[in-house]
Amino acid sequence: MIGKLIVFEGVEGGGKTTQIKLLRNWLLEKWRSGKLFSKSPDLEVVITREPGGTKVGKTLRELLLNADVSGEQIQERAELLLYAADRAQHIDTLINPSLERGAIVLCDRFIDSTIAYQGYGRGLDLPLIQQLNHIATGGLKSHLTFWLDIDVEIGLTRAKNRGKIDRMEQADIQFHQRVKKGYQELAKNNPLIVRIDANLTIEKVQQQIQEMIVQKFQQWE
Ligand code: Z5A
Repeated sequence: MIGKLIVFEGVEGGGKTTQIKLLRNWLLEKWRSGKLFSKSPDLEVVITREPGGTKVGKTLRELLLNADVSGEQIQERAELLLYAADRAQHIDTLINPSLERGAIVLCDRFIDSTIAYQGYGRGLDLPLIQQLNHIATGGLKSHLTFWLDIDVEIGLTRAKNRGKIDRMEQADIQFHQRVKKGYQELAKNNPLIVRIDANLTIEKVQQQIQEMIVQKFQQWE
């Protein structure tokens, strides 16, 4: 089986980070016990995220999410371009080399975040964003995207309870509702986006993800 890019998307506090870690452990355990990927001699699972999956990306992430770093408001088009720059660097230096080695890459956010946040959330031109995404990715698409669909208020409460809130989380509730609408529209038009009910317990969310992974890996193998 060649490398696979599996992306996790959704509004804040949907549990992406939590679910990615659980999935990695489960994948490795299944592989060790020979219950999945029977034909693979070894299994590498890479966890990464956008923004901030590379050294350059970490600096961009600070700029994007921590308003105190630059001391001035990042403008919407500049924000869009910074996310694209983070992605281009990420793909060239981390994602593509990992896929070429045959790894499974579990990525916290990818191109759909730009469509949902900068497109639906900020109201920037969707065709322009699609074009920019294409430039940043060089045409790379995810093999599977889990959309962790959660009630916006529940997600924000979870994110706030976790600690310090960042620049995006401070945006008003209508902004986050528009972002959610963006994900709904994306999922309608792309069969590779799988909706997961993220309002449930951590265990139940993980169970839905694992069931889908089993189906997909049977197809891929
Ligand atoms: N952004 C953008 O605008 N454009 C782009 O192109 C890209 C990104 C790529 C990245 O922030 C920000 O960048 C993001 C969009 C923007 N906006 N914001 N903010 P980030 O990476 O720091 O944050 P995030 O991606 O939104 O993730 P998050 O807030 O850290 O949430 P999460 O990873 O989905 O959830 P979590 O950390 O796993 O869980 C949050 C808390 O809830 C934690 O305490 C868990 O223990 C708890 N939790 C998780 N699952 C459950 C369940 N099922 N029940 C109860 N409690 C739970």
